[in-house]
Amino acid sequence: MYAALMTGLSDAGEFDPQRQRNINDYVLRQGLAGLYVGGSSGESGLLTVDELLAQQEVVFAGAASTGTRLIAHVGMPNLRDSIRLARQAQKLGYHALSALPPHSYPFSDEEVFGYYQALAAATELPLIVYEIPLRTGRPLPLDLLVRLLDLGNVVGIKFTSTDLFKYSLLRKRQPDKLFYYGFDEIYAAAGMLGTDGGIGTTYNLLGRLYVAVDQAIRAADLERAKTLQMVSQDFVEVLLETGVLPGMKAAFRVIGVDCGPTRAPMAPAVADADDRMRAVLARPAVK
Ligand code: NAY
Repeated sequence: MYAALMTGLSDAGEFDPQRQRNINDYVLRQGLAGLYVGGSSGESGLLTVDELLAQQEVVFAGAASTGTRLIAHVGMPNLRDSIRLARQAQKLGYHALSALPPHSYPFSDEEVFGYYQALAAATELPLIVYEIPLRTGRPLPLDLLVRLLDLGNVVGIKFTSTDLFKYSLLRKRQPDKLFYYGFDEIYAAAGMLGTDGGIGTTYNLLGRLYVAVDQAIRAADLERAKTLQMVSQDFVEVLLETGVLPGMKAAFRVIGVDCGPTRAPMAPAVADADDRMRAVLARPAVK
């Protein structure tokens, strides 16, 4: 189970290495297998490549000696930036890469395929494809996903879509690949169909909860999995009111982790995000 790591920013919205370390220190105590660095939860779509390179270094320096697995997300709208991020991740000692499909323009299936082919060949690191229609604007066709998972160095997929039928079909067609599920609030539902793990935003705060959900599924204790998943759902329900990342940062403030704001234009959807987070975190089940 991996936290899709958040990014520490200064009050003025600059990448802030100390605030990044504050976040890392908290997340590293959650008992998770690793960190997914520079993904959607890290506001990567709002950061510059230089900031993402700096973040890779800061996170590696703090986590390398802890035995934590590190996946660098390097998916940028253009291949050159993605390769630059991938090569630095390899040089630093990251364990794997992951990438959103090229986005910002309506790229064809062949352009998407060409992007992953070149990225997979650019380093020796294992690569995890990323299906997230919410960010890219379109689901990738099943046949394209099957072909992508056949590429050399591609070891699996982070599947962040509610289309669980497509998820099962893909697992059936690619039984030897790794499947990480990306919607925290329905992780147990995907777990019923078989996962190798999860990667999510709310794991930053509630990592132990998701480790327990995963263990319950693996132990076929469905009642326990359901009960624990409901705790996640209660939290995510409030998060959707506040805005996911602004709400997560509000939650971190509430528990005393100084992480800064989200980068403009991303902003809380409500004026009382901190209060709403304080209230949900005070409920006995959410710890
Ligand atoms: C990442 O950083 O790439 C992700 O965290 C993706 C997974 C998240 N999905 C989105 C669309 O942001 O963790 C989920 C999501 O925040 C959570 O399930 C709440 O909906």
